[in-house]
Amino acid sequence: MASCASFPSYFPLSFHLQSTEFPNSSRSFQSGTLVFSTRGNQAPSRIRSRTYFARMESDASQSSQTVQEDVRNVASPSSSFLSVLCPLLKFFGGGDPSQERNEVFEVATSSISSFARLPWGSKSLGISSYPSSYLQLYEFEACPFCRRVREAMTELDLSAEVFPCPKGSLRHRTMVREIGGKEQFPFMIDLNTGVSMYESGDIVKYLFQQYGQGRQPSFGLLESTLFTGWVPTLLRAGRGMTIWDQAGKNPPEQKLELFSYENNPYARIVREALCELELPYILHNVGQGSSKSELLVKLSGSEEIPYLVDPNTGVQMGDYKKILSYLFREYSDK
Ligand SMILES: N[C@@H](CCC(=O)N[C@@H](CS)C(=O)NCC(=O)O)C(=O)O
Repeated sequence: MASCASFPSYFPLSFHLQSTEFPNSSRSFQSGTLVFSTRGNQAPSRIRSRTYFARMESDASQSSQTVQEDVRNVASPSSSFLSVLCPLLKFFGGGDPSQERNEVFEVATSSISSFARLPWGSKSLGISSYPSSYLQLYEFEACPFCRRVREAMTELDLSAEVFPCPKGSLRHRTMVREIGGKEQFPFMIDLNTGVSMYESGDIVKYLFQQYGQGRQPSFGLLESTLFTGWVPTLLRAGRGMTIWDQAGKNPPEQKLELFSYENNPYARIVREALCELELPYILHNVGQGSSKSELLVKLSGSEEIPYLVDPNTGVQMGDYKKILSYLFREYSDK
């Protein structure tokens, strides 16, 4: 174990969590610069001849990036399947997400989804070494491959900057195309090591290797995606998949922060909304046994999930229904 480094110093809530070690890395970063791979198919890969330099403090959206010469847009078989499935789900799915919902139906479908994904994404395995800078995850809530990455992050007690990329995304999909070369999700960037990668299986293995003391992913996590990974996508038909047509056109100045864990049914509903609004946020995974529970209790007075902090307005709240109505009111273009 290496020496301790504090939780990211830019942590907007100004709290410092349990000290953690800086991940083993062959690369030392100069403050304010980042180097990562641009080839989508090579994962994980470190920079070789192609490089981007981006300001570490800013969003990737504000990064100055050199133009990649051969941006490729390759559709995988699963993405072709999804291009048929997604409009169908959207058609049969929940309609305007900002409208009043049937609470029983919402909670029931999300709870069955959680049941289908037990035991993954509910607790922290207590084996984590924490990165200095947040991992960056480009994903969308309904995607089963993105789900398994978030499940792994919960198990590893990792927080991440999430850049939701719903279908019809205005901002984040462009970023992924420009950085990685194609629109495929999940896409992860680790500023700490200079690695960027597609392919959920590779990402999960990488995270366990890098931040889980070199362990193998927990039993069944990878394989299970094929069996029950689709259940939440189907049961929550259309949710967390497509951008809401009245979503605000400009991102808020500061990222929202969500205390969540992957398999919490109420947090799922909030993450779906953040996705449909294409709102970038810091995802604090607080699974059972998480080192972040203490912080959550300090903030909210309880360990209840979900809990939202919006530094743009000073609003902090729990209760998924209140959060939904706040988000759709505050971040619409109406
Ligand atoms: N083998 C890939 C599959 C990823 C995949 O097919 N992702 C879908 C979403 S679930 C995708 O990127 N679709 C293209 C799109 O949404 O535009 C992985 O495990 O990451």
